[in-house]
Amino acid sequence: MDGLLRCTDQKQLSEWIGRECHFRLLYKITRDGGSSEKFHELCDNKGPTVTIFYNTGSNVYGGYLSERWSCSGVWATDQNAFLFKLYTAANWMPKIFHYIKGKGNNYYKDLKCGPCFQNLLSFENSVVFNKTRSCFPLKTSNLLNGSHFDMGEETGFSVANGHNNVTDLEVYLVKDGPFVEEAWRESPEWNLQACQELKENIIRHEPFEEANVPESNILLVGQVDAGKSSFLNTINSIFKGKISSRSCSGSTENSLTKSFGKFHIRDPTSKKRLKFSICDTRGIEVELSIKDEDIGFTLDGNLPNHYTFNPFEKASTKVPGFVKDPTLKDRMHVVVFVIDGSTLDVLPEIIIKKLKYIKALAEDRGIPQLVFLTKMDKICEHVKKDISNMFTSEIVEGAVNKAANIIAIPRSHVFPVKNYEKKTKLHTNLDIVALGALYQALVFADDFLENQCDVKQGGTGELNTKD
Ligand SMILES: Nc1nc2c(ncn2[C@@H]2O[C@H](COP(=O)(O)OP(=O)(O)OP(=O)(O)O)[C@@H](O)[C@H]2O)c(=O)[nH]1
Ligand SMILES: [Mg+2]
Repeated sequence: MDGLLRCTDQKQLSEWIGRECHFRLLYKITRDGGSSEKFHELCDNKGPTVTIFYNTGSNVYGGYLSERWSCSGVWATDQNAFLFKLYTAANWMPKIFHYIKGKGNNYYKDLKCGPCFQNLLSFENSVVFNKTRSCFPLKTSNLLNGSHFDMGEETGFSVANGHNNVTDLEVYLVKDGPFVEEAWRESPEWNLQACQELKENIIRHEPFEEANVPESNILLVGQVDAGKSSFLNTINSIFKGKISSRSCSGSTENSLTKSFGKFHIRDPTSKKRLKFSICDTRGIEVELSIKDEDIGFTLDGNLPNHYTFNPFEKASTKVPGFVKDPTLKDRMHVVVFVIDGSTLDVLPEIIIKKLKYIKALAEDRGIPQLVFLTKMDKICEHVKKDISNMFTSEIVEGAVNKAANIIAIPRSHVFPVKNYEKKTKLHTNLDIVALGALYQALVFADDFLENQCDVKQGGTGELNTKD
């Protein structure tokens, strides 16, 4: 699902529709164009739909149709149809407007019309984007006048400011149940053996041999409270065989983690360190954040372990233990953006900017990037109940797509996870998801190391000037 519909909106719509549903985007005016033929091509005969108008005043409203759209050229009655609003001036104010029984026809199905309710029209034939006003100016005749749907105290003005100039218009297919028919990503085997195999693969991991580095360095970065330290603790717990807490985690206004921490995990049998490190960092905040220069120092391996980030002053060569001439072993080999999946819709612009800045720095250095999308239990009840629903949950799929768009990273590089935060015992399925994400980070780190070796052998070591 790639639309603008948020998780909370989906929950609310499901409640109004009266059963648990998931939503699949069929038509989006900014993507598919404002042609009624295109709308019918994409939406006809599919099933129940919701149509959502996003107007230029940040008002969001629309209509639900339990019948199918078609081109039969007639007005018709859908007893279950309703209109609704979700936001007024960007404020969440959900309200349903029921069809007034016996009022007759309440929607129009015709090739010449976009989605059309009585009285919430969209467009006839075609509508083009008005560049000056940055909107699609849609029809306003009798806008939400309450003639067929009970508007209560509301009017076309209170719901839509009296205009229907939209920045987007989306139509979603309403599907029963919380799950997609087929997993949206290949699902792992959910059993102890699969978990054990993943663990063993990670225990056996050796960094790319020619690179001659003792371990692969994985850097965790992300907003405050995203679950960076919890991910590290989750991995440590899995290998320890019991819930542990090496890195402090918890909810605070400012970052709980203040310093750069290089953590090692031990082989549960030999007790030797596994050949990777997970590097925890201070969370990115709107006000107090890691200095841009310090992000560069972290990627390049200049910072000593336990260095306390100073949001007001960048690190310098005077910092005790500052690594002046870092080599490949000191540098970061993969960057993992840890993002709170439950706050994706409200991620402040300034945080997004900072994440993109970090991405650009990593790209400059040829360092691969991944996203670990945490707190999937908070956005999907079914994942909360059973982690094995992760790859069939439409809500999770939507969050993965959103995160991929925000960071501008391929979807396949985004891994939804759930950390240990409440459970007091280990859980195989949770382990499988976390270990799968970690394993991918190790594979990417190896890609980086291999590239570094190739560049070195090629002799034109732009990427390798620090070695
Ligand atoms: N429900 C749920 N809560 C989580 C999950 N991961 C982390 N948390 C909670 O989120 C809060 C923040 O987690 P931390 O691991 O401290 O986050 P952080 O990114 O290290 O935060 P800072 O160090 O402050 O930047 C804690 O209360 C965790 O228990 C998860 O997957 N699900
Ligand atoms: Mg932390």
